[in-house]
Amino acid sequence: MDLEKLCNEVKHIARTTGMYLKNQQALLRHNEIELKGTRNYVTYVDKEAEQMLVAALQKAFPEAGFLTEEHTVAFEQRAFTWIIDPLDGTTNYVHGDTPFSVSIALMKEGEVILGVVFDPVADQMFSASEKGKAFLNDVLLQVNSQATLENGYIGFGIPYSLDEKGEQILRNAMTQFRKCSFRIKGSAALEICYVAAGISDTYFHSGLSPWDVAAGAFILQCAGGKCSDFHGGNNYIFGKEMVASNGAIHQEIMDHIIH
Ligand code: 2AM
Ligand code: CA
Repeated sequence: MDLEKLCNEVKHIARTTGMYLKNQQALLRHNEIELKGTRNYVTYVDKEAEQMLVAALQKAFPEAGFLTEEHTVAFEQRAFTWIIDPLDGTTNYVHGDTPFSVSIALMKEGEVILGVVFDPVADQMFSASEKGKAFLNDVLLQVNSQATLENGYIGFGIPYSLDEKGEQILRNAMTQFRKCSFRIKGSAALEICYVAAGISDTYFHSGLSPWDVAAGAFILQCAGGKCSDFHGGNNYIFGKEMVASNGAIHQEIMDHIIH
């Protein structure tokens, strides 16, 4: 299997779908926006984009099944699975804001082996298909070396259903407000890639789904970073909770914010 060749095809597919998202954003009307839950939006654009992705990825690699955010195709247990989010950052999207992205991962027997995340507005294509090599467009990525919360640049997200544990984590973060800069950008897939690119030191969020994190987490690991669940374990793709970091600051985030 030529993963590099497949990755190039996937980047092309992500670009085509991303340009569709970008072009549709200005045309989206208020009555075309639905709510899946409080603060949780979906539009016909999410669904159309997902169908475009499924058709193109099926053609590129027919052996793989799908796990998708909008469930336009049923999940089937297979050795290979595409895990896709056609539009990550839908809340930004429906408000005419950025960033938003297309996120595509290929999993083989439980391990991600390829990841692509594309931001069509910033024209940023994050990708990886080989351990140790992650790219932003054609530039090789590396995480930064920020090792402490002091002067940290930290991304996070607020879960749609904010439970007591989530509130505690936000309170813990608040106690660090004097020390570091926090950002909520609104696209988990991209925010994990920002850690891979050395822009942010870390990103944490609970309530996430596999399609939000699978591609970004692989790209981050290929750039030398680290992912864990809130207990420090490896259940961050299906476990709904993730801490992504440059590695150097990971323990301090776990000790001071996630505990
Ligand atoms: P979405 O745009 O596809 O809904 C915003 O906090 C980021 O987290 C987005 O990437 C959003 O994905 C994702 N997200 C997914 N599930 C979430 C949840 N339960 N609560 C908040 N954000 C969620
Ligand atoms: Ca998403």
